[in-house]
Amino acid sequence: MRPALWPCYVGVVSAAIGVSTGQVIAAISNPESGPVYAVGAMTIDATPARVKEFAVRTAGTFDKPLLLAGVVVVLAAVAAFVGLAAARQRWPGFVGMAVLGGIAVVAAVTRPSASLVDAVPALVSAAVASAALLVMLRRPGAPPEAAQRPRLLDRRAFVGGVALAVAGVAAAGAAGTSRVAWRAAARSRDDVRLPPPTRLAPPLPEGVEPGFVTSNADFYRVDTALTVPRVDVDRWTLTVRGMVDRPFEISFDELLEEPMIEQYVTLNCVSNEVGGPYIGTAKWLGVRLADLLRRAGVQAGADQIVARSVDGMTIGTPTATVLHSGTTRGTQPALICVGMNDEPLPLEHGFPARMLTPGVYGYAGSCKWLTDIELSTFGDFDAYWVRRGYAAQAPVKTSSRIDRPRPFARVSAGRVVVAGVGWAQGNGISTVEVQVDDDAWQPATLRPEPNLDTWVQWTHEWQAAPGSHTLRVRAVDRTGTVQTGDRAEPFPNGATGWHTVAVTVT
Ligand SMILES: Nc1nc2c(c(=O)[nH]1)N[C@H]1C(S)=C(S)[C@@H](COP(=O)(O)O)O[C@H]1N2
Ligand SMILES: [Mo]
Repeated sequence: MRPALWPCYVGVVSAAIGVSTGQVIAAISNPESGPVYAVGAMTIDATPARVKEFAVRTAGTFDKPLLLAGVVVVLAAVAAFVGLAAARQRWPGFVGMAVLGGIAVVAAVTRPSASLVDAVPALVSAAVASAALLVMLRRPGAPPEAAQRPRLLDRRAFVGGVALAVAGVAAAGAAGTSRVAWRAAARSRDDVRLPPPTRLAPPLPEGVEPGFVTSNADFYRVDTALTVPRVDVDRWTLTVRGMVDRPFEISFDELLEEPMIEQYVTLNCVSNEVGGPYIGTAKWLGVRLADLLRRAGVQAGADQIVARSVDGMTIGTPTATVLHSGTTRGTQPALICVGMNDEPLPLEHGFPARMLTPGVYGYAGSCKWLTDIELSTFGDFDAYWVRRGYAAQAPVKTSSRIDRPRPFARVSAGRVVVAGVGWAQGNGISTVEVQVDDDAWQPATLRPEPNLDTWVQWTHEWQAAPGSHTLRVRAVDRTGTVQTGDRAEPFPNGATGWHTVAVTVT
């Protein structure tokens, strides 16, 4: 290693000591105020929607760890420069650490649920990093030990600093994964006893196959939250306000006393590509949102319900969709959900309460970690994803997916069962059709559908001849509309096209 580069290492080690100190403090006070998390979260909000889409699609659930790694790499690079700048004179180093700390302070205090104390971890980080820099770099003016080469480094202090940095990063990692504060919410989730439903979901009809209900563990997760919001149920309230005659606030215990509806509903994400995984079906338990709206007295013209989460997400849903949901046979009402598959909502899926609007993509109907409902208009307010170019109104498009065989599978010639799901929320599915190569479309066999807002399972028996084949699927809804084969990407209001799978028959 070139001695001239030593100050770079000192910069990186100082930053590591400082940042890990801040992360440990944040793990105890508020994980979202940790410098790395806060800068990451600010980056997410500033990232253009198309890039975010790309990140979700290519990195899946790894998008967040990747982002955090990116923040760390950039920080390390800048810290190396700061170290170099501080080699001869100390003040550029302090200025550099102060600028880095300042960015983290701004990121932490501008989080939607932030308070001023959230600046503390970043401030401590900057102070500790500056001190470490000072200790490890050799005091200017001190006589060089070996006359031939100027020393830039206090070697002993540097070795100590490296040890401290390693210990700090390990401590920050441990504090982050044990999530001291996160556990507190998990405890309050364990304490929740869900009331029995006032209206039970009808049992799943006979013939519905395993896999119809997605387990909580397997249910896709899509959100902008770098750290899962933790909510203390005892302090949680839901407010209904805005263009209403009688605004009110309700506690979690009061919410649980309302009539509880249980229903199977499919939820999906606008960023799901044709054939993609961001869709699932669960048995939800919750309070009919329309009842709460009626209690508040929605004023004329309030065509948008703006839901806000504890982490500042805004989701706008047409008032009419919510009021009409569940009023025609087979459709299910929009709910304020507290339960998912016979459990309190998992933390990742919005504990203690979330909205769920059947037939509307999640970003426009299903706010997690819900705390506030404001009646407004589409003219007056653009929700989070609408500001980023997505459609303000986003009914789920009729679609279908082949789950078996998997793409590029090798199957043996003869009878092959092709299977999957199709959905046309609100209308229901009348037929699912399968096409092999350029043959005629064949009707698949449908499993029974519990209601019009869930997906439907289908199977199709195929007499497979050896060679390469292409399988295609399309759904037809009960109004007779055939799922379009025109390809559209998820942005700005949902993907279209026929899911196509290539297989080899041997
Ligand atoms: N607070 C909050 N709610 C949110 C989101 C979010 O980022 N923050 N994402 C929405 C999107 S885009 C979808 S598709 C659904 C996903 O819900 P799930 O993670 O429970 O599957 O939540 C919606 N609700
Ligand atoms: Mo979504």
